[in-house]
Amino acid sequence: MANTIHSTPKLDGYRMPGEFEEHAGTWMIWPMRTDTWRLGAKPAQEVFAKVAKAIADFEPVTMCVNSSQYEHVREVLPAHIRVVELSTDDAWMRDIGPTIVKNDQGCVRGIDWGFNAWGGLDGGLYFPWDMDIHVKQKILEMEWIDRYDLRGFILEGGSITVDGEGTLITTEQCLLNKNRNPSLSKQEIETILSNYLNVEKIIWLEHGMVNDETDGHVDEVVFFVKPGVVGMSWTDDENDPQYKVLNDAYKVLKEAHDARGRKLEIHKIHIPKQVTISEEEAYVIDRIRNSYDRSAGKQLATTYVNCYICNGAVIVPAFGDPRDEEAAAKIQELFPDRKIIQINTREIALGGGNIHCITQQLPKA
Ligand code: KQY
Repeated sequence: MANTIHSTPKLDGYRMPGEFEEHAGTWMIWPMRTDTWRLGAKPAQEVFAKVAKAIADFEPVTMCVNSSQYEHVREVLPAHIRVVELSTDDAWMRDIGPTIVKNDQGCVRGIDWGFNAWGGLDGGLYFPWDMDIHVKQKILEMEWIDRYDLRGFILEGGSITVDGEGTLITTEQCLLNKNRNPSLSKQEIETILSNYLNVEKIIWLEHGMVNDETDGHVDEVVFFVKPGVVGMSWTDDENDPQYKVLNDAYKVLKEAHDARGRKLEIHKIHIPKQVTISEEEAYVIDRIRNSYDRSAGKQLATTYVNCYICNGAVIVPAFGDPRDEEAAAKIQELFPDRKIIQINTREIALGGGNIHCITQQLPKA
């Protein structure tokens, strides 16, 4: 039976592993929301299927799907991808899936954080989000994983990144935003992160990328390659709107020491031209009151850093941009033992995220 534990992972000797540690599998959600995804979500579905198939060559993938599309998805995804019916409001598994923690004996437990669609009624991306909030518990029960109930604390998986050895990187723009946990101070938030993810060192960047609709998720800015080594979004163009935030982030990372006292080795990955929603694309996105404005001309934060590290591979976004190849080569250098698979993800970018945002790893028990 999957139990709810009334303690904290830190007290129980559990820590959040780095994404680069071994996985038991990956969870994803089939995109369907027509005010996020253009043309009834068909082009996005094709790209999500490519991502799922690419990951499934390396580790088991489970695709969650709302009931109305179950038969279709079971038909179009190969049999080795598990398809389960599970209701959601959209398809961002990074943010609505559970965070798994692990102990030295290799046992795993899950954290059921609160979720308010990236800001609730104060700048959130859609209303309601009542199906999304049950996803963590449903997945933990399906996997028979015991759960810590922290639904009173709003946290999205894309807003944190850890090295598995006590270091966490996040942004003040997101975690200290008054639309997440307004009654908590920075110190209180640090205490919760420390107790639940078992981290001793929190590196605070001030901002995430410009035009990031999540209030500055860190998974657009930086990821851990392994303890002590990070890859980060970068631009050399001082006139680029992303220059200041990325340069500021670089300065903080350059000065930082991790939980083990190491200086970080930082690898810059140049961003592509930012995706802008075209007239044709905007025309076929449903406009709905209370959902995020996706009209023509809107720019979306675009980076290769929102990639996904799975067993034996890294799944990396491409945009049909001259920088695509350079990014793949750079990420290959960072992960010499993993295969780099690049997939054109403009359709995911149009929804406001990328490959990292639509995946959630289940660390190996
Ligand atoms: O983890 C992420 N950065 C999620 C992006 C969610 C975007 C919602 N439209």
